[in-house]
Formats: sequence, C-alpha cells, structure tokens
Amino acid sequence: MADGAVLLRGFAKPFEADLTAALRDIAAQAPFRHMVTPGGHQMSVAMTNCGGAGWVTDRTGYRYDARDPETGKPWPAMPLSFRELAEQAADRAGFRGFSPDACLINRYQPGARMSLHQDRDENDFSAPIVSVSLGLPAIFLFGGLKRSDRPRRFRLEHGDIAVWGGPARLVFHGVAPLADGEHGLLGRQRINLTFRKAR
Ligand code: MD6
Ligand code: FE
Repeated sequence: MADGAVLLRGFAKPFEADLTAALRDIAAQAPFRHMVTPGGHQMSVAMTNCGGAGWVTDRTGYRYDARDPETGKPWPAMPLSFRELAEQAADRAGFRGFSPDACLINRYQPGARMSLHQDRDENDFSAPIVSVSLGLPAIFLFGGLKRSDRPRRFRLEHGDIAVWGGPARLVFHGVAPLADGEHGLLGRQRINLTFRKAR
C-alpha cells in the first residue's frame, strides 16, 4: 500500500471459523456500543475490545483502559486464535516479534463510516498495527502524513489483513460509508479487528 504498509489478501480466511466463534463470546461479555467522541458526536461504528487494554472514547477524550466502562469489568481476554493470527500477519509483513496487548473490534452496519484519523493513542509507535477485515467489503481510505493529503482507495474484503508500521505508522486513514449487502458468514455487517501494542 505504501512504504511500511502491506496488504495480505485473504490471510485470515483459514481462521474465519475460530474468529467468528470467539467474536460471539466477546460480544456476549462486552457488547458492541456506539461510543461518543470528545466533540460529542456518537460514532456510526459500534465498538468493543478484547485484551489487556481497550480503546475507548467519551466526552473527556480518547484513551486505553483495562476495563469496560459499561460494565466495570476487565475486557475479555484476547483469544489465542486472535493473537496467533496477528503475530503471523505481522511476521509475514516483516515486523518480527509483534506482541499485541489490545484488540479494538469495530462493527460497521450499512452506512457506517470512519472519518480520516491517525492512530496515536498508543505509547510506542515502533510497533505496527495489524488490521483484519471480515464480512462485507469496505473502501479503505489511505492518505498521507498530513490530513490534507488526498487518500487513495483500497477495497478490503473478507479475510484481508493490512499491516502498517514504520514510516506508515501515523498515516491518516478512514473507511467510506459501508455499502449494503449480505455476507455468507457474517450477514449484513463488516467487522474489523485492529491489533495494537498500546502500552
Ligand atoms: C477499519 N481501521 O478498517 C478501521 N487503524 O475499520 C483503522 O482505523 C485502522 O485498519 C490503524 C491501522 C489499521 C486500520
Ligand atoms: Fe485507525
């Protein structure tokens, strides 16, 4: 995709049954919810987390928190299938020794979108981010290091994994409004898993 950003087409396909079963368990313990940005807007993407740290936003800001603010309980543990997939993908992309402590899970229903942003709430930008797409296809907007850089568009399909770090770690990116459709395994939605080293 760019210097430091690799797209691994179909890499998560062999894991799809394990991933979807684990997702159901996680969502039963920590349900998807529409968080509010510091600016007071409710996000169209619904989110939950697993792992030792979970990304949250509310009126006070963005942060990583060991607990789900809705329940007060720790986020569900990161399933082995999630961890192994993320580590294998990072390896394949040339980022050896990636050890994620956070997995943000995004759910897009038709019309949901993610505006251009940088991922900069992590402590250590030397670790890459591993991003897994499941379900309906989406148009990923991949910009540059300035918000004003015109994004390029990549179609991300079920099983695709994007890995980025190094010179691409702070690139502006987003997701165009999800087109309606029906996916054989996941139905009328797209799920994105982003693995990070938050702490
Ligand atoms: C998404 N992904 O694909 C949103 N961030 O639904 C992200 O915001 C993202 O895919 C950092 C690195 C990879 C990503
Ligand atoms: Fe992001």
